Amino acid sequence: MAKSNCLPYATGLEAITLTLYYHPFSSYSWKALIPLYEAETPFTARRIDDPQFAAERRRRGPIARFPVLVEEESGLTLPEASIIIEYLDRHYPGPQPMLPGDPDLRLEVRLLDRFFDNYLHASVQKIVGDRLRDSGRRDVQGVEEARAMLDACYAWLEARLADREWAAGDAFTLADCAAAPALFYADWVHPIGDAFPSLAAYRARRLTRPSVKRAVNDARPFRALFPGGAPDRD
Ligand SMILES: N[C@@H](CCC(=O)N[C@@H](CS)C(=O)NCC(=O)O)C(=O)O
Repeated sequence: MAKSNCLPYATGLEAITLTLYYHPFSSYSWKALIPLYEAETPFTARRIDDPQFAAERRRRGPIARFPVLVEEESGLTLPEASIIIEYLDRHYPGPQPMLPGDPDLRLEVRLLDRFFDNYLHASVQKIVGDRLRDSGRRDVQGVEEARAMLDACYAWLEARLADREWAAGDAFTLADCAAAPALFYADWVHPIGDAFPSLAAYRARRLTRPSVKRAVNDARPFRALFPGGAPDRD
């Protein structure tokens, strides 16, 4: 099979059956890319800023969100990054399970995954989304509430992460896939600051992980597009 620059980990030895509709600058796309990179799973990458792939993605589901993973042979179409990760973990496992076998640890991983998505990531999206609104239609109160939510999240995580290398303990899991993009952009829109040293250290540690580094680096060319401007760091 010929290699192409849209096949990030094609080995040339096996048929590639997975397609990911994504954008390199999209935080939830990172969440799905990181476990693919961790496991070195071959996949076809389709950027939704290509109108043809955007239309294909739309045909595959009514909710205009990404990432979306498609298993080409079966036609199985999966939105929702957490579900994509669970599916990859079951059918295309890497050396490091994203969902641990131990039920209690798995519960902690899933709790953190929900926490990062529902409270942290959602608040970042609220703040960024507001910057894209017309000036007369800004939601000042909603943004204030999102910032208060981020402060509450930072405090909760500071205590939770104090003695952990990764989000749920010693191993890199789904919780870290969720944390990586959420915390990366959270710090851009609402800096973590000196009050939360364990959280800041955890964020920095994550950025050294090769799978995360790769997602961050691939997104670099798009930084000028960040609403409100990207800081000159990371
Ligand atoms: N719950 C979804 C959220 C996906 C999401 O919000 N993706 C953003 C990109 S990071 C998106 O599709 N934005 C497009 C839009 O809002 O129109 C998941 O977990 O995958």
